[in-house]
Amino acid sequence: MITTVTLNAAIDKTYYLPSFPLGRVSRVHRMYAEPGGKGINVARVISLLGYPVTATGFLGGHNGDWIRTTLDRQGIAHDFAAIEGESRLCLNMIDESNGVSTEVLEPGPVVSEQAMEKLAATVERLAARSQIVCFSGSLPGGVPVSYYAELIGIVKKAGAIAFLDTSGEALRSGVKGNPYFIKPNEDEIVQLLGAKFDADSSAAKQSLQEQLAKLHEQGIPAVSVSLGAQGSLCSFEGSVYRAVAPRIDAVNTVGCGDAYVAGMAIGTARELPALERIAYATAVGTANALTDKAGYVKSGDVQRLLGEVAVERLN
Ligand code: TA6
Repeated sequence: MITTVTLNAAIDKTYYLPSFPLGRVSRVHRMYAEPGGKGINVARVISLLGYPVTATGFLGGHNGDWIRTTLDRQGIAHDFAAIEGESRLCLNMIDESNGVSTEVLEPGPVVSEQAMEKLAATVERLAARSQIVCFSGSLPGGVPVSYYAELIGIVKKAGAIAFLDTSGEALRSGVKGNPYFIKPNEDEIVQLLGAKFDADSSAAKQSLQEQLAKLHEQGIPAVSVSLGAQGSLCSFEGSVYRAVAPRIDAVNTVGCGDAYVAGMAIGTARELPALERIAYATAVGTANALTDKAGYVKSGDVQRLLGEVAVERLN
């Protein structure tokens, strides 16, 4: 089983608009509401691909109740810690005249120390029967940046593998827990390593490989650096790969990173070789862009795209 942890869960509202001019009144002509937040998106994709998964984290208020009820309806097992505040809304406006997607993300509620202690106990219990525990997304109010490293320590002590997909100070502090896998983007890897790189130049590629080796020496065996449309650069215990996704007509790219994490978690749980894990994660992440909601893939798309993904070993 895989467990996902969403500390800052959300109701994701996706609005499709004929156009989205600032300062004007725009009327939505197609809209979706889904349980969201990165970890819940990861859990839904894992569930859609047929692997056992349980979602946990914090849920509060009427929004939290709606998320629980909807996860039940979607057949996704969950075990969330209740909090006083109201789980947030995250909005994604898609301007259909130009395909531009604009996200507006609320900060989330304030979480108490008691709720954090309760969730730590839940994570320990679930980690004991999980192969992998994925921590994804931002931190809500009241949660110290050290909390991810604390939870990662609990997961590793329980004998499970920890994934961490977050950004900013939460990532810089979370890596102190030495998770097995992280998925920073180009800006985040620069913040982590303090080194700029141009993924294309061969010299920079060499220096990036050396830089990624430092993360392995620190105790983080697997790193995927998202290069956006250029694909990703992955280093698994020093073996470095470049993955390029096939070109597609994207419908909605929000949630592609979450779907990538879901694919990587399934590949890791199935103990696939590194190259196959990377190819599968890339196909799952790309398949997410073919659906109109974040955190949704069709297994048929994944299988077709898997044959079109290019992964090469660089060293
Ligand atoms: O990655 C997409 C997404 O999960 C959206 O669905 C929205 O929930 C947002 O990210 C939340 O991001 P955050 O970093 O605040 O957890």
